[in-house]
Amino acid sequence: MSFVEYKTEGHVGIITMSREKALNAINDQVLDDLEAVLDGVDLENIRALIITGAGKKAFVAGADIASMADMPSEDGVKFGRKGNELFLKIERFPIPIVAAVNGFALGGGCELALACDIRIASDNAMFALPETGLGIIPSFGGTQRLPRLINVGIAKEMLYTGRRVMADEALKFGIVNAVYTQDELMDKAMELANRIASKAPIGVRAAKAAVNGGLQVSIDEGIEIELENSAKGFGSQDQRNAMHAFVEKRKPDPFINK
Ligand code: DAK
Repeated sequence: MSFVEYKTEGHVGIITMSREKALNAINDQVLDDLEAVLDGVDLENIRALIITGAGKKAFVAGADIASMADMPSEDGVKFGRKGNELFLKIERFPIPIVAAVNGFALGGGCELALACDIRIASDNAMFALPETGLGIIPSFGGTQRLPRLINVGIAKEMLYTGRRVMADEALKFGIVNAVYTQDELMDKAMELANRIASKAPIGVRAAKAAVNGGLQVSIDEGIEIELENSAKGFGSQDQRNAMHAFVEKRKPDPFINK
């Protein structure tokens, strides 16, 4: 049995963290299952992914505290390394990933959402990094990604105090792009993913690579990264198709990712 479900609708892949009894908490098997799903995504056809949590209560309530409680330190290191490699894979995944945060996004769950490109939330969503209260720190990238995303002072307050941030505050702080009712969330996530999927995949993938690459370096290096990625679109069939359609005042033919 897998703790991570995957289905597709058109050009969109939907990943559901499915360990509902433990509020979708992440243990070693969840990491393996999520990695297997990502490795199986058909990048020829799929243009955007959504990650959400099973049930009405949680996106992911964190790393599995029960399995970590008496974990020998070498296992802790292995678990940490595996988690971090996977979250980097999510961040660097060639196509955009939207986190549809449908409830608790705590600890490792908050970090999973932070590794995604875009976050939207339901009105019952809650974000927090409670690790200092457990005698550790967020170690799936939370100390690095949160302060890169939002105001550093707010990020530090969340990190030092474990402050729980509800959906409306998460919107105000810039953690999420939008908040919807629970019933609306998945439709809105699909709408967003489909809007991404309607654009030329070469362009979208190059934009993701340019933004992510540029965020880590100086503006001069960032401009170089942008130019390298810009070259991927020029000369492609999708670019010719779209630009000729504009000039000829017609709609472009469907994009073919070539
Ligand atoms: N781990 C394991 N089980 C969890 C869980 C978690 N994080 N969160 C919830 N559950 C389980 C509960 O134990 C309970 O199981 P049963 O008792 O039914 O068997 C079930 O889910 C339902 O939870 P509750 O009964 O507690 O439900 P409530 O509505 O009353 O409360 C809650 C919901 C989310 C407020 C509460 O469950 C809670 O506080 N959960 C823990 C949240 C949390 O502290 N999360 C952060 C975990 S620490 C590392 C890398 C990363 C990390 C650590 C190290 N290295 C690189 C080494 C990451 C750390 C974390 O994420």
